[in-house]
Amino acid sequence: MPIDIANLAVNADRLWETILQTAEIGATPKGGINRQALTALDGRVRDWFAAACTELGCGVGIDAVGNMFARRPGRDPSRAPIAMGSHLDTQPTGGKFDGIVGVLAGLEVLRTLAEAGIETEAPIELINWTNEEGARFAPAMLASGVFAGVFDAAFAYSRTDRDGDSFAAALDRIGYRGTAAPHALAAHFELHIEQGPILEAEQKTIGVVTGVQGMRWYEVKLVGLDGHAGATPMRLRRDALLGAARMIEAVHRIGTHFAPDAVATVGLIENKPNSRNVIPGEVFFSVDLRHPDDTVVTAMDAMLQQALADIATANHLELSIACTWDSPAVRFDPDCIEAVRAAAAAIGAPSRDIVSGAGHDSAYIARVAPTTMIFIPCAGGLSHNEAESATKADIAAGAQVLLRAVLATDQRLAE
Ligand code: HGY
Ligand code: MN
Ligand code: MN
Repeated sequence: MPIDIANLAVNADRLWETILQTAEIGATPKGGINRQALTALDGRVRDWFAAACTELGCGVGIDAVGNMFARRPGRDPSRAPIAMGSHLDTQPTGGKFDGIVGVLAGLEVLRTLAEAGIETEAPIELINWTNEEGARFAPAMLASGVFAGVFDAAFAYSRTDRDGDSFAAALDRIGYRGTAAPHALAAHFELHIEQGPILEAEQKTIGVVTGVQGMRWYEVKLVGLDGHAGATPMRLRRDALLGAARMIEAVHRIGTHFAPDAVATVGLIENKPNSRNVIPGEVFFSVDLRHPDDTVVTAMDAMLQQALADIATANHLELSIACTWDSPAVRFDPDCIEAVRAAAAAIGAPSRDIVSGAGHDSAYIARVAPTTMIFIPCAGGLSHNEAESATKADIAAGAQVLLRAVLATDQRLAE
């Protein structure tokens, strides 16, 4: 019997309260969240998440890299589940909504289905993907990448943070190394804030996400010579931080050269010995290059390699540069995209198609399941910032679209 979707509505207040409640786990004084992957705080929100899903009658499976799968049974257990996924880990100065909206809106969908006594044909699965941010353990989207076969678990286990702590040790410390086997997904929907300015500027409530841009991460190490800041003449110096400064300027130049669609960022830098009166002898920094067209990302790569080599030579520095992550541009599934577009129209939410500038777990899951995303605006397009914010109304609209897209997909696949 078809489900009467028209009269099903998520509870906006309950969803908003749940977001505020879990934001306490890792809350920062400036109103953000610092809940980095596999820390004790991540462990606490995972425990909360597992309990909330178990309370709804879901079985919670955990795989070898800590991905959490809360499965709500459907009429036909032989069908692959229709999934809603995102992430609960945050940046060091993250906001209350990045990733969290997608997981908690999925929980609200499960709560709404339970209250209405709705039985779907296929199981519905709510997923918390481990280490989406890549802030502590690079690369980003590491565990959804393992699920999609892009990386193996051993690679994930070997990743270390800047203090030398390994993914494996941190995962075991919070008790989230599980045994759930990889499994098929009939579809994967991810609700997420846009993290950019477009929807707000165009007064659109819903972004119908058609894909994700291509992105590459690099790690650069420069070696010069520590020296006395007072006694070493300028002409004799091998100043690694000066070289890094010139390279950072070059990275910015590459991004603006391919603007408006390209972006280029140096976000992490370590300077040694980092002492006021010592010429820096060693610098480590990251580079993040992105563009919707992979051929342009490759052109940016070539410009980067050449610029950094020229600057290292001119400043008498040893240079090592490693590409540590290469996530090609992704196009999402047309049927899933159409389910989102129709759901937005059905609730009267103004929408527009959009390509994601940010990386998301869906970029990898799209390799193994029909996948798409739903965007909602965030104030000023601000994200990866403690002031990140979204409205209760937009979050509820996004959750309503998620609910409808999941149920419409369940009915489409059952026919
Ligand atoms: O880097 C990204 O785009 C994502 O937020 N991890
Ligand atoms: Mn995110
Ligand atoms: Mn993020």
